Amino acid sequence: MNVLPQRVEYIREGRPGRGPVAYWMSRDQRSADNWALLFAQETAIAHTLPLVVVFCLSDSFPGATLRQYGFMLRGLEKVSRSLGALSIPFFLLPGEPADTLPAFIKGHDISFLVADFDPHRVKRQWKEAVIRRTKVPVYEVDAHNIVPCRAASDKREYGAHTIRRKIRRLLPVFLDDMPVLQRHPWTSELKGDGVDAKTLLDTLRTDRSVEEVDWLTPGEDEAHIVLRSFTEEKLDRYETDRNDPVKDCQSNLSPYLHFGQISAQRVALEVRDCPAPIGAKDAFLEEHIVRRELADNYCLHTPNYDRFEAFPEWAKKTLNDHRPDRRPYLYSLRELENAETHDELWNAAQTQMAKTGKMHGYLRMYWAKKILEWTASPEEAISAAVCLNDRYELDGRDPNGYTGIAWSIGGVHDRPWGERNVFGKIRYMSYNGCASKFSVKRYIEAVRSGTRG
Ligand code: FAD
Ligand code: FO1
Repeated sequence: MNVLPQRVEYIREGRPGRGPVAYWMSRDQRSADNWALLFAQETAIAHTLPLVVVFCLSDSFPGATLRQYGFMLRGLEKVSRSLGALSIPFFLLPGEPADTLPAFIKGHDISFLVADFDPHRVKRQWKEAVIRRTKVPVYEVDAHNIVPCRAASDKREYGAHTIRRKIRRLLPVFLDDMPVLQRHPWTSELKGDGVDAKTLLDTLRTDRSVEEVDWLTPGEDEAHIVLRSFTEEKLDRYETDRNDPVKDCQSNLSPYLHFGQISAQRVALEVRDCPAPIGAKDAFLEEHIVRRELADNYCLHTPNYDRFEAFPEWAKKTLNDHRPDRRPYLYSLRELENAETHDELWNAAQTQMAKTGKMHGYLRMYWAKKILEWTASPEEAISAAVCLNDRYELDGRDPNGYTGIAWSIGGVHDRPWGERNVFGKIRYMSYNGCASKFSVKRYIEAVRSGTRG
């Protein structure tokens, strides 16, 4: 087995240590189907070296609260056990990576460091800081995308229609089966840390006002159960029902994908090979592959991905032209957060996100666009949308979110539409438009009664 070289970036030459190979796990928090881990094992076996996995636990990841740390740490507890059973010790280092990882590398005389790919601004800063403080060779492997982000395109794509053909051309190369992680043949006296999620959560300094959710169980095995129930019970209806928040036809995979508890490639293979109608499968894979990988492309090639300046020229012009427009409604961040607007549909969507940690995908567009309409400027709208999305969504703090907000508020990957107050030519969505697509009343009822929307 070898990991396709196109998945691997040799990001810094260096002087190898004599100790184990280390995979610095971050975005892809799973033992199975993890190209970065597979590459680290391949490197360790080639040099007859032990293999270790290290995770740096930062208590100040932007926007994260108890809700997200709970999902993440309960998943990591299971990962540490799976790895231990394969003679791959797992280490969890509490603190900022720049303060903890260089000492770990030095202390264990790590030979090679393998990191996973992540266009998130904070993650890029972490990686740069660690590389500055170490001397070992560093590799980066894209374990999150099917077509590696850097292989799909070397520039910011205009939209789904431009990246789709590039991805389609490369899928036959990359959408292949994935080898099984082996029990590691070379061991050392290193034993690793047992991860006790409960103790870590009890002592973690984080915002505890956003509670964990109980309707979705974190972990690799649970992710596969959710995937299986999606392909068997919902996928058939996906093409027709995915945009109806009352029909509950989404996969609910995004929290697992965000934390890397399941491989996007594994999801694509299972959907491709299951007996659902081709139209349903294509509709899902369009979102799951093209839209998701377009989001990573946008964040990789647009460092200021959550700023007004990142919007297309036509969008900045039209939004600037309409800055003086009178806003019939204006709400503060607090009023938005407490779902205290005049719009019962918007309030229900906000409540669904705050209570369950997952707003229905169709309503996320409406939700963000109304924030543009009800705040004093596009900059304030972006800030409010990012703040609430990252604070309450289980799948928040993700390139998909920054891109979804940039699409909704700033026309990224979209085109100009008919000009109107405040929006200019940014695509507009209305309550009546939603009401023509699904039963608003039943959605509001479902959220109020706490059933999954
Ligand atoms: P499904 O419909 O089952 O889709 C399966 C997978 O396809 C998703 O998990 C996701 O990885 C991918 N996908 C689906 N729709 C999109 C899309 N529009 N863009 C990119 N990938 C997509 N997604 C997040 O993961 N995190 C976020 O914080 C987030 N915030 C968003 C904010 C706004 C304003 C908008 C418009 C979209 C946002 N999205 C976000 C994208 C999308 O709404 C979610 O990925 C989707 O609703 C997740 O639920 P699911 O996995 O059940 O979806
Ligand atoms: N990644 C880490 O390597 N260490 C962390 O402590 C960490 C915390 C965290 C909290 C919430 C969250 O949504 C993500 C978090 N991540 C952490 C990053 C995550 O693994 C993803 O890489 C990015 O959020 C998306 O690109």
